[in-house]
Amino acid sequence: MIANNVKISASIMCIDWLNAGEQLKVLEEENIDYLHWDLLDGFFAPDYILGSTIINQFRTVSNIPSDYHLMIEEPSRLFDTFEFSSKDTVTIHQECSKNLHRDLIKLRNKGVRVGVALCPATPLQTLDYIIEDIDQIIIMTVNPGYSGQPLIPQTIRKIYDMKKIINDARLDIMLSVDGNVSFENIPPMLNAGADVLVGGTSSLFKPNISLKNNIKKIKNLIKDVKKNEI
Ligand code: S6P
Ligand code: MG
Repeated sequence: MIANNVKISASIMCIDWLNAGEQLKVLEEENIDYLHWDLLDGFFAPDYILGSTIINQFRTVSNIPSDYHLMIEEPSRLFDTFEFSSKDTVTIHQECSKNLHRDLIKLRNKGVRVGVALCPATPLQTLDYIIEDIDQIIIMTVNPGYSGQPLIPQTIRKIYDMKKIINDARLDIMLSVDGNVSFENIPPMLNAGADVLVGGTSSLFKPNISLKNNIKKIKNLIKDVKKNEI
């Protein structure tokens, strides 16, 4: 069943940096649900883009809750660097923590919603004994690191399988999808069970079309998929 209230999380690393202030205003006006902050360590995930200085500055002028995606080895090293609020979600990678459960408790104690992300090759079973402790799962549909990558096709089946596990256990977990969430891929992702769409260069921030129009297109796609649900 397709989620009644599909959320949109704006991947800020894909914003038009020369017009970031204006784009942020549009995200506010259009009631985008989350600002998605990708943190890369140049090791687990290549490249460097965002850090606390930039993120905290954006946060002083926006009321949109944050969706932190830490693609960082031993992420607990950075838990004290950010100014989290209770509406924020902080997601760490299963592959990055030496002790995932301990890191999730540390995060929970900071008063945020907590999440775990899985790279395309990581099995769902790695969540078996911590699934009760999390509020969000991010299924990576590309490898962590860069925007503009093609979808890894078998991850659609993975979204479906994850949703089934969540539903069968009657857990209250938001299922987020991240990577090439394009206009073409949104319908299969929603049909497979995604609750949160992380929008980057292939939809929300698609260049040469206005941000407003891209948002409209995503919202219409969500409506159409819901309408055509069997
Ligand atoms: C990738 C990162 C993502 C990207 C987003 C890009 O490492 O976690 O959040 O920013 O997936 O979107 P797109 O549409 O360019 O693939
Ligand atoms: Mg991300």
